Amino acid sequence: MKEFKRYLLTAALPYANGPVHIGHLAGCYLPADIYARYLRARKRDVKFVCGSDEHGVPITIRAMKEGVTPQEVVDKYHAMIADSFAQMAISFDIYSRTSNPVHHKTASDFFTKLYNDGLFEEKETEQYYDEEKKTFLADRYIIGTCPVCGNPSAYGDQCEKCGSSLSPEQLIKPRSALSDAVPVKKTTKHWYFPLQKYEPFLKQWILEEHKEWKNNVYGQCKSWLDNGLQPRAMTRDSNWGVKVPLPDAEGKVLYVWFDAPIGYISATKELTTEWADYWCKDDTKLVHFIGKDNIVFHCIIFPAMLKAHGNFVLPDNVPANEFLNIEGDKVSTSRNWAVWVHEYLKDFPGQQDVLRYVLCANAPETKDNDFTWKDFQDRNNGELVSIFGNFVNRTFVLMHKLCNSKVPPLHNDVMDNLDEQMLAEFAITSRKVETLLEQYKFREALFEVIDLARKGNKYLQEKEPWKKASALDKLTMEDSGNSQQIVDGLRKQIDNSLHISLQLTANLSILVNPFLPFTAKKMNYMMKVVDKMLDWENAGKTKLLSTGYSLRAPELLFRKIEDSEIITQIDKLKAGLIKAQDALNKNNIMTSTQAGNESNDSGNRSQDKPENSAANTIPITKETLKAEIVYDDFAKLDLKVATITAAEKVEKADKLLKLEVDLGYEKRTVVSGIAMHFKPEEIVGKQVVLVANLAPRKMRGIESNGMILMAEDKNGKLYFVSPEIKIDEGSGVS
Ligand code: B3M
Ligand code: ZN
Repeated sequence: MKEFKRYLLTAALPYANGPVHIGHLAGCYLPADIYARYLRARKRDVKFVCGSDEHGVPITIRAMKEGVTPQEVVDKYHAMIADSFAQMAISFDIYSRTSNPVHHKTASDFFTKLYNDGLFEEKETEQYYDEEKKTFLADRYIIGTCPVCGNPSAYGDQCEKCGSSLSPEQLIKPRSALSDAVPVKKTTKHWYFPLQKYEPFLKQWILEEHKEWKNNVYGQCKSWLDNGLQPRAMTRDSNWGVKVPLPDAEGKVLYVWFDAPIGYISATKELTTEWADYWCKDDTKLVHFIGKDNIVFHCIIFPAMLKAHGNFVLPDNVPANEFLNIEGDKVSTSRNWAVWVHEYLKDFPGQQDVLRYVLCANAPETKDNDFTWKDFQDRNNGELVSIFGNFVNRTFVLMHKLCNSKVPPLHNDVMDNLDEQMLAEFAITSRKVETLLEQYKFREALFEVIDLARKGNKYLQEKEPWKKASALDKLTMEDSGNSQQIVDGLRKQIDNSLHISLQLTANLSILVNPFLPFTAKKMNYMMKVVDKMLDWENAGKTKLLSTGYSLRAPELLFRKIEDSEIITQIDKLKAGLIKAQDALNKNNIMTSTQAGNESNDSGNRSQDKPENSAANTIPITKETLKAEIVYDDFAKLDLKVATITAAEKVEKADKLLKLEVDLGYEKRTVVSGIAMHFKPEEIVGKQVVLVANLAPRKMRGIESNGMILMAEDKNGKLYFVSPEIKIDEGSGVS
């Protein structure tokens, strides 16, 4: 394996168009921070850089929505985001911003170098233009009626009400978001980067030389490369961004995805005069931490830019995570379906480590995962409080009670198998955690740490030093002439079990430190040791605390989270959703997308086109009501909540999907006529309502056991009928 001298870690620059939510943390900032903390504990030379992405359409849209200037937007959210990260102890060496002059210069110089090398292709194309405001319009700036759901405020790239991907041409009555004018097409010149020329290099570098990349990352790259790359415009018509450094480029700025990744370089420049060592020397390990929607930019476009420029290292790995859903539903800032970090910090003061723990234990490392408040509570109460906190607390309480508040000695003459095994476990677990962290498997690594605490509890339970202590008390009180030998033996065994438990506590502090730094700090305070003890080289050692050393009283590391706190959070989520819905209904148009991202530019838009047009609608009237029924008719239906666990197309049946659904007490196959509306991979994990007592029926040779309830709007678009939040499978519906 290659030996690296330096580590340069980057985490995606968040758009300064809104606060950060827990999906952001789980996606890249937390894993990057764990890795950075681990490497620092290993005494590696690490620079961990990040900053706000302050350019691009997401910022200007937000400015319009809030009725302020783009500068005011970025100032507000940059401060807010930086504060959330700082409070969550995301340990960047620098948190910069792309509006900084040093960044403008770096990005501008980068562009100039490629330009001077004759790498860009100049092309004229037709783009939408607002004649009133005398400006070109990005797709997002064109608003009109959604042809799918009739939302009068759909954007030229997406309808936020029904989620359809759109193009400006599909909007009914398109208008400019700036002036209400009808957009016209106008010719404009842009500079295109010929990505296709880098295809052979990228294929060799990724597909041959980086087979070790995570499956989700490698797979996405392969599919991009297999489909063939296209030239990509690296400039835009706008007044907000890094100006294109050419004489004939008035009103043009660098494409935000050209300048933003260069932001990593600018931030490093700001951080250290030795920035070039980190960016240009071969023995630097560059790792980009990102979410899955940024894969193409970090694995294909930016590396091709770096290669074209020359002199830069390429990423050694891009361990992108998938998405974190909330209570079974995709995070959506426009629907306000998110848990905001600044709000969490207010609602759970001092409990940063709990969130760090839950987000890591449930990180979307290989697939989209779900955050639920119930799971948050269960993991806190069942793992942090009952396992980790409990072990440390018991150890300290017993040490104060039975060992004079000091680290007791270890007596080799009474060591038994359990003691030996427990001590051996320190090094075994440390190596496991280390190997997993090196492979970016943060969840599994954290699991090993908790498992070590679990073993500690088991060890204490088997050793029962408290029982030995009462036996000892009894013997001494009775003074029954028992031999000194028995008394000594008991004393020594008590000492050993507490000595080992305390050394284990010290090990736990080292191992948990990258994940839960606040907790490690508290533990070190209790043990009266300095931070140096947290050096990774100490992990696995069995003599970290000296015999006779007196320790502080235990502090509670974690507290129980009550049902009421969780209910409050769920209510808050629901209330936010209702508020956002009202705002949307009131035509409050300028809302932002999930990450406010700008990845959907024309070259890269999903090919899905809406199935229905507005002309083809189903009337919703009173006349369409069916004949009246009595309650008993309704009561015959057995409706149950189920989760879709697998979905696939039924061969030679355009409309059918074969679904596996989990009812808690059993799993079933259901064939459903929804294939024209949903992609199989989109609906896995979704909770639905199933008519569970419908007689089985064969469809295309597959037995279908039940029917899934769907709502259909006037355009014939289907929606799942789902509980508002994730609830137990098999729950009844009435
Ligand atoms: N600003 C954030 C996003 O797409 C985007 C990342 C830039 S990283 C150089 O969520
Ligand atoms: Zn729509």
